[in-house]
Amino acid sequence: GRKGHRMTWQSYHRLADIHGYLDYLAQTYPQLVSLQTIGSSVEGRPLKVLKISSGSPGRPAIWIDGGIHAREWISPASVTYIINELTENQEAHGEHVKSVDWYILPVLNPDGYEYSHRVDRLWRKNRQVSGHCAGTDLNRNFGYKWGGAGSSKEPCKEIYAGSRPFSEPESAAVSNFIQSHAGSMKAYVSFHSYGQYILHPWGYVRGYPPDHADLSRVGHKIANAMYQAGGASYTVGGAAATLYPASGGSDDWAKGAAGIKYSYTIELRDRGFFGFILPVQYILPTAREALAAVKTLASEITNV
Ligand code: ING
Ligand code: ZN
Repeated sequence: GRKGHRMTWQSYHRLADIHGYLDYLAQTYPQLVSLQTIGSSVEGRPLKVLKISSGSPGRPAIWIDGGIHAREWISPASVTYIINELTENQEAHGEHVKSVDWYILPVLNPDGYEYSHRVDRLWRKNRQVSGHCAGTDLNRNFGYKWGGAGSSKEPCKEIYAGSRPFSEPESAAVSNFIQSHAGSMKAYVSFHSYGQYILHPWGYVRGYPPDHADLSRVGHKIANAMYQAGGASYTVGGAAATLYPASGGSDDWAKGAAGIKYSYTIELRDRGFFGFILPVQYILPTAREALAAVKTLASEITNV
């Protein structure tokens, strides 16, 4: 089309549109944007990470992922909106946004995402085949306190943790990439839906890391910014204490194993009326909230 890509925030897009949009940005803004394939999914789809960086190396970095769970379509929609604002509308977002290196993976589970479009709208897991069932829950497959409470060893269950920590190429690729940038990565954010929660570790147990006061303080700052941006209220708390215990989650791994101080899972809209099937008119207000969340983190880690 005229713009060089097919992405909008008026509908939910297939993977080809999302990846085409990332390719377009890398071509259009070569000074600002670069695109790296950090691995492949079970079915061979690329895991594409967009880096947005306007400066020299050595800056603090923020990791953002979306689409760990296939059916949570508002997550890739919101993450691509964040990308759009940080590239095509960067002037609107202040110095702290430019002082950060952003690493953004909009669709961490591309096989599941496509399956949820083509076959089963409520599919959650990846598409790994294990015996007579398919799918590992990628948010139970990370290698910190793997296999504990709130996960399952049964391949047919929605919370199947996989055969071992990082048995899945999608979670392994994210782990390897983040580990290779461990020194600079100051914040980790994973967007899910639904429920309107800002969750911080721990998920594996109803307890908190030693610097819980910082995670909570910044979590409440994020909640305030999201409310100002889009009008929805978000509840802040530890994942297990607030929602339910879940072991092998990505944010626990980012905090407990990768040593990233500010690690959050944000459950976007809504609170359950539409649930995973969030109508398209809510994409923009929800995406504005997601953008406000990561801008708050950027200003926190750069002290601007
Ligand atoms: N919820 C998350 C899940 O993976 C969660 C909740 C977040 C658990 C962080 C553990 C850690 O079950 C959704 N909607 O996926
Ligand atoms: Zn989820």
